[in-house]
Amino acid sequence: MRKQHLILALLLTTVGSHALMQKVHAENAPRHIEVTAKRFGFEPVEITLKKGEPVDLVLKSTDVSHGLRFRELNVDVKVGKGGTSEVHFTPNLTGTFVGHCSVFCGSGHGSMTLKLHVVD
Ligand SMILES: [Cu+2]
Repeated sequence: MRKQHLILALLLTTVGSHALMQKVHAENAPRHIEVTAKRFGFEPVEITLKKGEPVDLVLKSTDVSHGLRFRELNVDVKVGKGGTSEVHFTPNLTGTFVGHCSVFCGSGHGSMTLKLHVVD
């Protein structure tokens, strides 16, 4: 009887600490954002991030090579034909920034933009 109680207590402790670890992990984990690039646009066309919150941005291309650059935030990520790239950054400025494709990809290259809002 006593042994069963001990096992139950141990089990509850293990489950409880596991749940706590998951919560801590979720709070510290970077925000995951996926952006798809294709001639001649990004999807989504607009994203909103929090100042000071780390971001893990995944850029995927469904056709040719592309890039995504936010000059003011020192972010520039390039992705190969049909590939996936990742960039980690923490926006340290608030405002609205326009990201541009940073790899020439054809006639509509100049119109490939993504609007990024960084809020407090
Ligand atoms: Cu381009």
